[in-house]
Amino acid sequence: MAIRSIVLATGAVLALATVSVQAATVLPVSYDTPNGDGRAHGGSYNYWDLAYDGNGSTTTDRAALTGGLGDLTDGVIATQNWNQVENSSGTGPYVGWREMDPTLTFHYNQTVHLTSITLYADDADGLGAVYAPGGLTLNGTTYSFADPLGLAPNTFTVSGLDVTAQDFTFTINRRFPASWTFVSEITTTAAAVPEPSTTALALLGLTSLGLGYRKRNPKAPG
Ligand SMILES: [Ca+2]
Ligand SMILES: [Ca+2]
Ligand SMILES: [Ca+2]
Repeated sequence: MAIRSIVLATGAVLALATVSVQAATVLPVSYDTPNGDGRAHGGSYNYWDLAYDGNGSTTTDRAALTGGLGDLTDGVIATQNWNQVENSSGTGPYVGWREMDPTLTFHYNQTVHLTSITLYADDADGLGAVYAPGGLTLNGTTYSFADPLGLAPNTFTVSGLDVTAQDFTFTINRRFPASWTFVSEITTTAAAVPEPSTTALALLGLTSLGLGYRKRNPKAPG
């Protein structure tokens, strides 16, 4: 009887874990980024994250933007080169950085399992010194991007990631020391993982069952 109970309890825990793993992809609740550059850094226009709704000045080059969402997650993906869609008022879809490798942090409202990151970036092949991003660095590992043929905006994906956390910090690396990097959207695939407290409670329940079994059955192994 006791063994049957333990088996049933184990089955319940496995079922719980399966349901959690299959949870839908979750979206970040905010991201932190240095604002894009513009005329203050020699740009023709201002390539700011003007849609950003968190803390920090969206009209100041490289200002620390924290706790909000903006151009990089609004679903608007540029399909034309930067010079076709950017402007002086800074309302264009891209965020552009000159001769720097911006480090961003994506925040989620719970622990998630991150499996991929995709950048939607301009690949202007040097038009205005804008090049496709050179790579992405996450947790000390750098993933390099090939320069796609032609100069249309493109996607740059790092897949096969296996990282579990609530916040992910990564750096977008420029292609050449003198490059501008222009990004209009960043997407991640991340699945919710079981809450540690839920798992702990389930394990605690199993342990209690096991102890009870041994008490009632002194000859049980272990
Ligand atoms: Ca966007
Ligand atoms: Ca912008
Ligand atoms: Ca290219």
